[in-house]
Order: sequence, then C-alpha cells, then structure tokens
Amino acid sequence: MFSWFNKTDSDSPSDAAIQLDPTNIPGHVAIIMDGNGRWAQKRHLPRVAGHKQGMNTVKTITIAASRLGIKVLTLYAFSTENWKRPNDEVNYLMKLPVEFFDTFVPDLVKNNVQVRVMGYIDQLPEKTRGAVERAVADTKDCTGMVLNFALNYGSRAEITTAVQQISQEVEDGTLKPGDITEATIGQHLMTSGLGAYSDPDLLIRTSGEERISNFLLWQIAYSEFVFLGPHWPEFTPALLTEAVYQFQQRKRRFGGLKK
Ligand code: V07
Repeated sequence: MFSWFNKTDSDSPSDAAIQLDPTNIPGHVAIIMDGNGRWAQKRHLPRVAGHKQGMNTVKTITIAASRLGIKVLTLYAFSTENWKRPNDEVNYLMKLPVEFFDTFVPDLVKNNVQVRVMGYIDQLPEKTRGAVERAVADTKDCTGMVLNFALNYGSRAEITTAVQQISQEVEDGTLKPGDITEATIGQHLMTSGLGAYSDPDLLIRTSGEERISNFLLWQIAYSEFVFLGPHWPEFTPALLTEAVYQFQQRKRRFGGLKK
C-alpha cells in the first residue's frame, strides 16, 4: 500500500542507505550532461546561466568520482552538432574551458586528476584550444583518475576519420583489408589512449532523455545505461552513487553467458 508515495524506484534505497560494493566500481563512467538550458529556463534565467551552473557540477562530480575509485570519467561537453546553437550561446560555451582552467586546475592537481580531451580540437577558437591544452599539460603527471572531456566530438565523425586513416594505410600498402580487425578500428578511435578503459562500463544521461545522440557509438557496445531525471546542474554525488548502485545490480554478460 502507498507504494506510489516512494519517490525513488522500488529497488533503489535512499542515498543514506546505499552501500556500494567496492570491488565492483565501474572503471570507465561516461556522462551526457544534458539539461543545462532547461534548468535555466525553468528558473527564468538565460540558458548560459545553466551552462555556468553545469560547470560547477562538473567540478563537484569530478571529485566525487575520483573518491569512488572510478578510473576514467568521460564528460560530453560539446558536440559537433552544438555549433548550430545561437551564436551567443556557442560563444559563451567556448569560454567555459578558459574559466574551468583558471578556477579548477589547481584542485585537479591536488586530487591527482589528469585532464584529457577527445574531439576535433583544431576547430575550436584559439583561446579555447589554448586553455584546453594548458589543462592537459598542467595535469599530465597526475596518476589518479582521468577526466576526459569530449569537446567538439561526434561519434560518426570519429568513426569516419578512423575509416579514412585505415584506408590510407591500405593504400600505402602497410595494411591488408583482411588484416583489419575490431582491434584495428579501436586503435583508430579517440579513446585508444585510454587503453583497457577505452569502453565505458556505465553510461549516464541526465535530464530524462533516453537516447545516445552520437556519443561513443562503437565504445558503448556492452555498456550499462542509466537514465536519470534531474537536469545536469541538479546532479549530485548522491545521484552518481545511485547510478553506480544501479550498475552494480545489473548482470553483465558481454554477449556470452559467463560472468
Ligand atoms: C562545458 C559545462 C558542463 C555542462 C555541459 C555543457 C557546458 C567543462 C568544460 C571543459 C572542457 C575542456 C577542458 C576543460 C573544461 C566545458 C564546454 C562546455 C564547451 F579542457 N565544462 N564545459 N567545455 N559546459
């Protein structure tokens, strides 16, 4: 009776009760940080106010993820399709890596977090690219969690570029078509530098939308998906724990019957 009164799903305990299994923390967590604009509009604020608040959430969640023992946190910050947004909004978004660098890189170093970026960085404005490159350079000796920003990233573009590179090797005579394997393709994707953590174990999307939107299409073949209602600026360490808890309830089989 009154089961409708519970605000959480039937099998998810409230935050305080969540006990994670420390031996089953997802190595690579990827997040589609959706809902910044809607969060702002609901409050009668300009969309960019949502992006600003969203960047503060990035900081909180990065530290929380690192404390949970996650090895790679990939955040979808800007897609190759986001250039279609109004000019003012794009210009504001391009300033966020600069602000992020100025205000957060010292904290990242203190927490031993290494910044990496995947995407078509060459196409970013000079100042944005500079801030991104400084964040990567200033954290290159950090040995803890990798904070991997997908910036001007699109998965179909990534796969297209990989096909072009592989075709070039065939034309050069250094590779035979029959020798192209799944590993060959993986090595030409932008996640190849993540080694054993190239594929997300857990993909989270906030703000209630349940789609992938051109994010890591090859790499999510066996990922667990968790879709959450709150907008990204409302995302909290407790919700991250909740998503990891849901991950730990799933039985992963990777297409086989073992595990
Ligand atoms: C952006 C804030 C988070 C919510 C989603 C969209 C807006 C952090 C970065 C960033 C990227 C690379 C880097 C350092 C910081 C960022 C953009 C948008 C374009 F090296 N947040 N964030 N970049 N948002």
